[in-house]
Amino acid sequence: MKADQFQAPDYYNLDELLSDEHKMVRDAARAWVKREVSPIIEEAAQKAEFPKQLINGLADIGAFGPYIPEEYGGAGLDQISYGLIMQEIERGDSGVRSTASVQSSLVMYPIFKYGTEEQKKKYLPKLASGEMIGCFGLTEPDHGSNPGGMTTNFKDKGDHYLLNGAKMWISNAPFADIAIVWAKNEEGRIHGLIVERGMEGFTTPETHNKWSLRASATGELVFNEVKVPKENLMPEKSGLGAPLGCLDSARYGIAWGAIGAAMDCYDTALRYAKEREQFGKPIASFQLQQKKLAEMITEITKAQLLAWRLGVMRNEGTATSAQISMAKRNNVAMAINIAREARQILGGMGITGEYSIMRHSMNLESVITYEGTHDIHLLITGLDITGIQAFQ
Ligand code: TGC
Ligand code: FAD
Repeated sequence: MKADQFQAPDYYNLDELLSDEHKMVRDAARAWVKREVSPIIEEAAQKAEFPKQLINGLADIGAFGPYIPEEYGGAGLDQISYGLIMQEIERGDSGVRSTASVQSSLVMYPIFKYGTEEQKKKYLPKLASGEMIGCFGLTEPDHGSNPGGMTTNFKDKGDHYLLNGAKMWISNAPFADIAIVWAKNEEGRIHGLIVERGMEGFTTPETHNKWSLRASATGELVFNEVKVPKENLMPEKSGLGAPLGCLDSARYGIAWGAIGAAMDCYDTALRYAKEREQFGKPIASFQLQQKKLAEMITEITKAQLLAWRLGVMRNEGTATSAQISMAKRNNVAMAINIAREARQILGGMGITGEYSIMRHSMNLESVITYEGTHDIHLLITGLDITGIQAFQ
């Protein structure tokens, strides 16, 4: 793979909207990605292996629980810093960002928000340092967009719960130490349980043959009469709103992350277009290529503004779930379109692993599907503006 020459586009001087702390956090993540992720990520994706050697570095740049208070091992940062870290990691690879998103927003967040003090003390510091890795089990083989229909269930057996069922498409599952599992009790109410690797009857088979997110490990969670200690239930919130609340945080991070992938594709295509000559001129001198590049930077700039404004509202505590859906949907679609256009600018070279574009393009096929599909987020906006739900 070519040496990483990334230069971040900032067409509207958005750096002026960031504090010194935001820029410091962002620049540290950017430098780490250039140093540690770029040199190894193509090979990891080609081999379909999650690069575990990145775990300590992810912890060091604050990617595990950026906004979790320092008393629990988190970085105690604000929402814009969290977004900027996700942007920089996904500039390297969506799969590495997935690991950080899941750990922060889908594992640490529910323990922090819905867990007991004992659960917070037991798990959060180890998750923040990367000593422990977690995963999040909501999706099932027959319930993806409609998680409320889940059949995974647990029964009260006096001194423990008995968990049965299966989850599918779970990021980090094959090597996670703990799983946040959403399951129904005997009354059909959804609760979150912390299931630990090693509990009898709990297995995590890996999902193979993915053409997307190859540097992220994906697997199933299978529960066959698993005895879960009662103290592993997170008591502070139940119902579908509990997992969906975690998704709000993760979807927000993805709205920023997708910008990173788009910036990398744009930057690569711009450099290539200026260097590559055909018909005796750089291809950047042809109007058709300029149109592609001009539209890319316009869309990236709009996405940056959307994410920044959403970050301000997240910091104020005023961002709605529907506003988060709009940003996730818009920014991921923006990134996937830019990846396709950038790939064309590179001609045949665009399909090789010499450049990051094809990998980003394939990764974004997962990003546009997980955490709520492109269609589902449109329906969430539709519901918000009309008051009428069109899911069923
Ligand atoms: P609905 O009746 O609308 O809502 C049920 C309850 O949930 C509340 N709620 C929310 N709460 C917090 N945040 C949100 N975003 C919320 N959306 C809804 C709602 O108020 C209600 O509460 P209550 O108290 O009245 O019961 O639910 P529904 O069954 O009609 O479904 C709505 C729908 C389709 C929008 C929702 O289920 C949905 O978002 N589906 C998409 C599923 C999804 O996103 N799955 C993601 C799985 S995790 C994943 O992909 C991780 S990838 C990680 C990586 O690698 O980065
Ligand atoms: P389906 O729900 O079957 O949808 C299929 C199609 O139908 C989609 O186009 C969808 O938009 C459309 N559709 C569905 N319902 C409607 C409707 N009402 N109206 C109109 N169109 C509709 N899940 C987890 O819980 N944890 C994870 O860590 C996780 N990681 C993932 C990693 C990867 C690589 C992938 C690919 C997925 C991951 N997921 C995870 C699962 C992901 O969230 C689901 O794939 C996603 O929610 C969609 O569910 P589905 O695949 O079952 O598609």
